[in-house]
Amino acid sequence: MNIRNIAIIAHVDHGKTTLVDKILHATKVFRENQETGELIMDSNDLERERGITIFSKNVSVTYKDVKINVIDTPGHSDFGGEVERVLKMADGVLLLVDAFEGPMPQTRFVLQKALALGLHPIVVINKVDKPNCRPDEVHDAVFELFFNLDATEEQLDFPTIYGSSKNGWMNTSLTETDNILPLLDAILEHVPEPKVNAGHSQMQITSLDYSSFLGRIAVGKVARGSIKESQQIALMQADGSIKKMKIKELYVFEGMGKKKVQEVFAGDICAVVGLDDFNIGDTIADVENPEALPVISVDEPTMSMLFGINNSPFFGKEGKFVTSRHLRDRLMKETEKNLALRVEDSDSADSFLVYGRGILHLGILIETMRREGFELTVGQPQVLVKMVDGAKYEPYEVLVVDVPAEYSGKVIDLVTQRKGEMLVMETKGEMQHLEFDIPSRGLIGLRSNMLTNTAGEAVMAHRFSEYKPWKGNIPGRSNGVLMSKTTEKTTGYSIDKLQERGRFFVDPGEDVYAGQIIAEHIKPGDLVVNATEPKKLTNHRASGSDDASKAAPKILMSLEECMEYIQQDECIEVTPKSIRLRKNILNEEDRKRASKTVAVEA
Ligand SMILES: Nc1nc2c(ncn2[C@@H]2O[C@H](COP(=O)(O)OP(=O)(O)OP(=O)(O)O)[C@@H](O)[C@H]2O)c(=O)[nH]1
Ligand SMILES: [Mg+2]
Repeated sequence: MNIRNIAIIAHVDHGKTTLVDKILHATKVFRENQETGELIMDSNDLERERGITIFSKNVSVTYKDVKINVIDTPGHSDFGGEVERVLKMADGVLLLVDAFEGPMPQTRFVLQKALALGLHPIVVINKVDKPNCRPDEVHDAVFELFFNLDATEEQLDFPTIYGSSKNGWMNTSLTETDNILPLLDAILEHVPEPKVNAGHSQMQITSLDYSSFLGRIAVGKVARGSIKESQQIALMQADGSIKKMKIKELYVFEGMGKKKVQEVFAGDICAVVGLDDFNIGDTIADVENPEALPVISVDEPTMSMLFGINNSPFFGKEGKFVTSRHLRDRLMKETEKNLALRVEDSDSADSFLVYGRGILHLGILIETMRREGFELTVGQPQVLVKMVDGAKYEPYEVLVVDVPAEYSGKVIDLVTQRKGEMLVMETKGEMQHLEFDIPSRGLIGLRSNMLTNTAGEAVMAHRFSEYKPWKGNIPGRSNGVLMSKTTEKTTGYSIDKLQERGRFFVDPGEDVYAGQIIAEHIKPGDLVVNATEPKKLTNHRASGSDDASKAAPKILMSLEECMEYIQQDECIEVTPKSIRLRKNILNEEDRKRASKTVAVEA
């Protein structure tokens, strides 16, 4: 059968998953009238809640008798390594670009990877339904990006499709249609058929699927020959070792699911069940004539966090899995399928150093664990520094901010304070487009500050660029915090009295413990406060009146906001029901002593 393998790549939110949904609909993967709802492709709970794709996914459709394997990829920069790997299964890519935003940092990254693999992208200028969109300008900017990334003459001659995945149309011009068939036709016309090599079996594992029934499933494109059910194969690993094993079951992708087959031929994407201890990058090869494909490098982590057991006074109240044994086993299990994650023992038996690709990557793991019933404590995220020729180097990123012109001064101030340097400033529609070079450290906590300072109007994106010399001290959070003095229920009476001191993270009537962070101080410096005083009873009957109603509603921060908020001496208590901020050292006296020691050492 005739096959096309394409990956859909883009910056986060530019509309990849919406387009894949429309492709599924256009090719009638669903029965007529079948209820499907929106974004069926983002099938994981967290993906649905956040409206982002976390795992890349394969689907397969048939159009004009051609089988099109489509790979939807995540656009967030923490998952860039995954995109790079799955591109190995593709013979063509659709590069989606938002008709208003134009190319963004991740557009550059994914395009660079696709060009380097010799792929010929089809450019899709999406979201042309947006008011104030600038499809022609964006087309020029995309061309310029290809050019700057050293695209070949043929790559520069890319076909362009315009449309709105949301409204379900695509066309070779800006003229609106009522379907996406022009895009499917462009795929048949411009994406080459997979190169099919005859010979002994060869397939590189480029991605991983997981099923609670079948365990780990190896996914990749058959590069040569074919792979058969029950075949004896040689699994060739990065360290040079070769293991003999048998393939249990074979699947190809069909619609949104998989179809069991006896044999998969070169050029098709297949899923293999029954391989033990395989890694991404391993080659499945013929037992008699094993030949490995070049090793795939897995991305290095750029950030670490200390994961520990929950040792707050509220330990064990809300979760099922609370011991260091539980924590260790769970983290180790995660490394089997979460490729960019690394776990190391720390000096304490109760905590582990977890290395990942960024706040979102680690945040998703923590969120998943709390939903499974874990309680844990996580510390401030640290960027990974490297020593190069005896000098300290740290990761830098390109930061792009689009903001209404009136706020651009504030944004520049904010980024400069954090050691960012401006590279580009230009007008984009009614927005100012700013680009900076900034140490990754400077980005931690920047988002919430940026939003408060721009009335929520700033759109920011960043992407790792390179390791460069350490940029010196970057100021942390400027405000101090208020900590609870007591372990009790907060009262409306106390919180009301403290309203001028800080903005609260807890409501009246919530259980708090000594050393828990319950509010942001309006000034620098930390303060221990009593938020649990009952109202003094007087002879008058007014005592029962409700002070709670006077307190401003508490500030709710997401897990990732908390991760960006805490400082070195603070941590986050995570349980299935709560996220609490606290000091590492809960006891006031001990904390004072420890901070004096630190001051002497500094
Ligand atoms: N106006 C408009 N909005 C769109 C269009 N396509 C997608 N969107 C919206 O853009 C948002 C992001 O769409 P997704 O399809 O989830 O984007 P994505 O590229 O898959 O995002 P990630 O997987 O997180 O990288 C959603 O709110 C969509 O409804 C479009 O053509 N026009
Ligand atoms: Mg998506």
